[in-house]
Amino acid sequence: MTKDIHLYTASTMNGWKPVIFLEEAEVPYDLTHIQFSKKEQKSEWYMKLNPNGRIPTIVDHGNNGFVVFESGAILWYLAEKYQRFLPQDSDTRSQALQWLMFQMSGIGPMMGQAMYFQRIASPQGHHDDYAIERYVGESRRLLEVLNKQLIGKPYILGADYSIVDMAMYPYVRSYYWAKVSVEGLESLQAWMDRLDDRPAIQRALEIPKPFPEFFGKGDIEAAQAANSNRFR
Ligand SMILES: N[C@@H](CCC(=O)N[C@@H](CS)C(=O)NCC(=O)O)C(=O)O
Repeated sequence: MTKDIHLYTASTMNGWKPVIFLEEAEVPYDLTHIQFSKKEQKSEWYMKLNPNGRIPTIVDHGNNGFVVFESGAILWYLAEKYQRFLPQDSDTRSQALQWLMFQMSGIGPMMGQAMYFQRIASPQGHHDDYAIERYVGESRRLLEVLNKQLIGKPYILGADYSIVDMAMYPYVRSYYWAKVSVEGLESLQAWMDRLDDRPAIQRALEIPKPFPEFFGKGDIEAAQAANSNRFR
């Protein structure tokens, strides 16, 4: 029987977000691993689903094949569909949207560029100290904002784990890959440890395939070379 949700994704910071939700909610889903090495994300069939030619995307066969792209919008859609991990009262829901926007427009792009200039551009001979300083500095500033929000709270919105934590975790947890320091950000580090301990998160990080190098483990040099080649 066809499952409601078909997820198109890869093992990247944005790609893991819906996997984390689906594993946490224990929702059955089908998955297609989009192969960047074959440029599947730019293929005609895929770009009919995601006009941006990037992962992730979901198709909801339980809702007439409705398509959702953009990882933050996917998390919101899934939270509403399954009534999980999103506060019900309107003020806290607004706070969820605020922090989700902060992730999507701040943490994601800044840490993404910090990674890009150091892990992709630099090994290809385009080293740019100014860009690196700019993106690493801005990423650190944003992590400090998040650290402040987490003081005295187990999760970003307070007592309850939510889609905001799911959106934030893959990028923040990849601070090593982005070469952004988390020194002194104790509340942020405690939050990372708390999320590391969640079995669903541990399962999700192996789907579609493990990428331990993002978390400072494994053969970093080989991973950097492979990653840089994927974007040539
Ligand atoms: N804002 C988008 C960004 C998606 C995105 O940048 N995806 C990356 C992986 S993290 C991708 O598909 N890269 C492949 C490419 O650039 O061709 C989202 O959050 O869904």
